[in-house]
Amino acid sequence: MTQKYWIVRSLAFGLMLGISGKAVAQMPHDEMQPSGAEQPTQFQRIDQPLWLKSAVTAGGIGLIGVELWWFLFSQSKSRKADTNQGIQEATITVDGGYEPNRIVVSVGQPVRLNFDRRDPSSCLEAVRIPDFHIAKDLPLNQVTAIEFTPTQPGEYPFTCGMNMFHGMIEVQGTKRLEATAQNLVSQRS
Ligand SMILES: [Cu+2]
Repeated sequence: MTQKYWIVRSLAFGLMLGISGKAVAQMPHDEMQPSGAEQPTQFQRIDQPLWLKSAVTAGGIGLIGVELWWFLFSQSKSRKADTNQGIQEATITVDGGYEPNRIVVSVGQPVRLNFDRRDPSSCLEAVRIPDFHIAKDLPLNQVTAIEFTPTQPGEYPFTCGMNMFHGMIEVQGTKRLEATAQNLVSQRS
């Protein structure tokens, strides 16, 4: 997803440069025209048809729109984990990022995240969930299961090995009695 985002972004940027570059290149030429009558000028004005200019401009604006939409609306895709036999399970596709990149689970129940790695880039060859002290290699074209049990509600990020791609595990619910009791014990000691 992020790779596609950058491709769209650089395309839009390139088109903007093209439009502004053309405008700048034409300006000095117009000013030079009085003296250009004496010396044969090497530059020849190429008038591009209006439809082409409009098409390029419309294309650029369209791509900027796509970029904005991408940035504002398609960044975060969340999914609630399915519960099977007491285990909350979700599959995360690893392909140019994490899809979905936000997993919603309940507190106090085991979680199993199945990372389905399809992206060969070495950037995504490992995944880390620092709050649960998890760091695991993800072999290409395989599903790697990662299991843990959240005992506190909150948001727990997961990232690639280099901390470039990010996802979030959202743990919902109230604190379990056991967890509260354990905290009380550890506070006293
Ligand atoms: Cu990375």
